[in-house]
Amino acid sequence: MERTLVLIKPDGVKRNLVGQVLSRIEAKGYSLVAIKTMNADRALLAKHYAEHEGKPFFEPLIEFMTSGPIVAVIAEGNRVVEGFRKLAGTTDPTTAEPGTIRGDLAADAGTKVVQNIVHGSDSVESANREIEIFFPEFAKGR
Ligand code: IDP
Ligand code: MG
Repeated sequence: MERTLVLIKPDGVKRNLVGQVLSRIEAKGYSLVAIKTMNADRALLAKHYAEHEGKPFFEPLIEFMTSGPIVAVIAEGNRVVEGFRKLAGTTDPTTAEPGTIRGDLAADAGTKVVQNIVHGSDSVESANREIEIFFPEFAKGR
């Protein structure tokens, strides 16, 4: 069964939206394999967001992601990688479709970094890589 890594970002935790995000995942029929609240440090996030290193929003992104606790989740289900990205909606909360997590719940913060409530892995390969970073105990082959 496919797995994906979901992060509820500091804006989602601060605004008490953890329950709403989790219930959307569950309502869609996915299972919650692992959940933890944590304060991710810079090194962990730099690894997670390695593809964005050097981009203008990289530093603000790391700063935002270390600004408060996050909730890391492994969700499991048929085609969950694609399915969760669809539930999350597009990156920019201003234009994310209503009905999606970002479209319904994310506020346009007007900051250098887009604050959009959730992260979801963008492929099965990314999911495996990211699960290993956040949940080494759940990494494939262990
Ligand atoms: P995704 O989260 O929809 O996969 P990515 O392009 O992987 O989007 O970017 C990672 C995160 O970096 C986004 O969720 C958002 O928080 C932030 N971000 C992406 N692009 C921009 C941008 O152009 N300006 C500011 N922040 C951005
Ligand atoms: Mg991404």
